[in-house]
Amino acid sequence: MTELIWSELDQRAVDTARILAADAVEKVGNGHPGTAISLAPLAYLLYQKVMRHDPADPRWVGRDRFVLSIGHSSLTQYTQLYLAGFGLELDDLKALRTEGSLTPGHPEYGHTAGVEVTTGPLGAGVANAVGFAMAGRRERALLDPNTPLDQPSPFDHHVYCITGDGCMQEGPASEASSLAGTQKLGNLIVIYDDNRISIEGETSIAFTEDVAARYAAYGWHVQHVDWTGGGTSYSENVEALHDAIEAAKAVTDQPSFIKLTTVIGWPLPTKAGDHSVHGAKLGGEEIAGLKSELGFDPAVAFPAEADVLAHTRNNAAARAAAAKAEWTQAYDAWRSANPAQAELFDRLAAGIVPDLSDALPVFAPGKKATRAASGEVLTAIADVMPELWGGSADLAGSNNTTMKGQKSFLPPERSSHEFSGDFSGRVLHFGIREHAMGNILNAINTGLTRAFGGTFLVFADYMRGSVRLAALQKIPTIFVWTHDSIGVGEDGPTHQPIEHVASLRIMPGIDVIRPADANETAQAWALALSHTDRPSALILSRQDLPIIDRDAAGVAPATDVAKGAYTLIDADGELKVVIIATGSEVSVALDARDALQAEGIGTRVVSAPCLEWFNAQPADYRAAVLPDGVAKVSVEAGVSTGWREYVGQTGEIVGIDHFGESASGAVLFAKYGFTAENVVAHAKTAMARLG
Ligand SMILES: Cc1ncc(C[n+]2csc(CCOP(=O)(O)OP(=O)(O)O)c2C)c(N)n1
Repeated sequence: MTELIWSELDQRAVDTARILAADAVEKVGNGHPGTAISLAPLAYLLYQKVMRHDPADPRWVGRDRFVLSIGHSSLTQYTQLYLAGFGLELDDLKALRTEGSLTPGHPEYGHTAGVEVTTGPLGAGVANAVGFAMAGRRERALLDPNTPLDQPSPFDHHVYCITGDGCMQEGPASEASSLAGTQKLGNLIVIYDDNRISIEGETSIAFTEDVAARYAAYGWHVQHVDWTGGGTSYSENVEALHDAIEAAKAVTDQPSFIKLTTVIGWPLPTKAGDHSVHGAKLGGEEIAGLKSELGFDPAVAFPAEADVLAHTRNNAAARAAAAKAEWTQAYDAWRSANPAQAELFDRLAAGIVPDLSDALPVFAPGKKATRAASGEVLTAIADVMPELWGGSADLAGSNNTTMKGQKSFLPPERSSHEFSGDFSGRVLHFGIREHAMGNILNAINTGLTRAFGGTFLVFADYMRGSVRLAALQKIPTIFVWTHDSIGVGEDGPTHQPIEHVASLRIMPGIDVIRPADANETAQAWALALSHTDRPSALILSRQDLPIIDRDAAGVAPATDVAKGAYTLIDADGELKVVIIATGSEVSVALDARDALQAEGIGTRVVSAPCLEWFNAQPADYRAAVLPDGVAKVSVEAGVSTGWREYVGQTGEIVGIDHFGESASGAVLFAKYGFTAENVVAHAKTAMARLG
């Protein structure tokens, strides 16, 4: 066990962090001072004594990961990033929560050095931490396959997560923690700030279970450090906390949970323990009292004692140098012993996606559900892209998310009759935990590997918070959502997406891709994987769809998917009407075209798998595909919202603006008008309107 050395300067630095948190909130007039004040010793312990990191190289591969799941308490992290020298200075703390600052209200990934993931939506951070721990396990297995788990590897690291009462009440944290127990993630340490206070005051009104017992039941290693002496006193026993962390590190086959019982805002003179300190400035008098109590000058805001800063920055730099020297030795040895893996590492570290064009399957005309095509694509590209892994929320057989022949990502002893694996496995089993799945995927996709996850499209709602976080952070998670319309059929309206595609399209920063057939699906995968700066949604059919014959005269190649919307087949003769369709409705549009052409009406069919990509095309391309002054009809088995933009005021929209029902998909398609006859009728209406 590492011995803890805790000097007077360390204590002074902790107290400085508390005061900076109080002053920063006071200056801007809003924010969350309370928890940052009481958790300063914990955060300082992690940043200055426990975690392996390098402030001069915040993305160092050998670093431990840190997740502040209580994102509202961003000052808990900002003050430590400042003290350790990650690039934040006093002026940044003074600019807390103001426009353009490096210290936004909640920590933001890609914005502030040292922030591994954006947090703020409570519970998501815990799920991210589980994702980081899973990523750590697989990256090690992928890159250092010859080192047994009980031997050290340069790819070993710990994931530390600070969480609170709010996160412990939220679904994704519980979902992910349950999975982490099953996964035996011994590299994960979650520290729960049990201060029993949230915004409405004491948590006794809404949250009373024994959280530690719950984590024990999940299969975690659980410890309790009580700074309140059972409610009788207050002593920040940093040594006991350090011992607990060391004990947690020694447990390698279970994730660790440390319940740390605290008083919010301690040692504020009058407001410690009061819920008002959760999210409001403290007032000058209270802050003056705090400063006096801690031996600081009450008249000085933002104290900057040179010896304190020198101590913390030198300590962090010295620890980094020592850790890095040790790590670099191991890393160099690994490189020379594993040249093929070193080459792979270099590609992954550079963020290079391999060229998939030779591996992508080409589907001959016939019939195939796009979900089935998707599964075949995944299997086909598995060897070219060893960094790719993924799975489903218990719907692998339906989502076709399993790369055939690949092992599962599991502790070997968790193998089942159907699935066996180890930590090199590439098939993920999320259980029925969509929201955790999304957050886990996001964390994985900030690292060296690429991960996807699937469920039914209708349950995208269950995970929407994580999808939004992927988009906000520009993380290239791929969401595989199958069973994409009333075509689901007999399962009925609870399982039939109606508003989902439109509601995903209105979210900024995510590409929503609904391929028309198997070959568009292959292109969709290649394009989604090639985009490393944003998430993608693959919207796939349950039912078989015709595979369009791309060799037939006048039919555009599937590679045109990259344009977002393209003329799949143009009018024979003078162009009279354009039918623009997505996914399963493209074949309906093609049938409608046949009927219209038979009547001598020149009809173009535009396949529009991704409106975001189409919208990004030059205006002249868009105008050429959807020319002004020509009648237009859209066909999509979802709400009509959004389509007016593409068909214009005189155009027609074939959509469904109500819920479905339990019947076969074919019956529902016919009943709700997704038929060639109905599209023909709407085409004629649109044409008549133009005169
Ligand atoms: C999903 C979600 N719901 C609601 C909120 C708003 N919110 C921010 S902090 C908070 C209370 C958190 O309580 P706790 O975790 O105990 O933090 P502490 O009061 O100890 O700082 C709430 C409800 C949020 N950030 N995320």
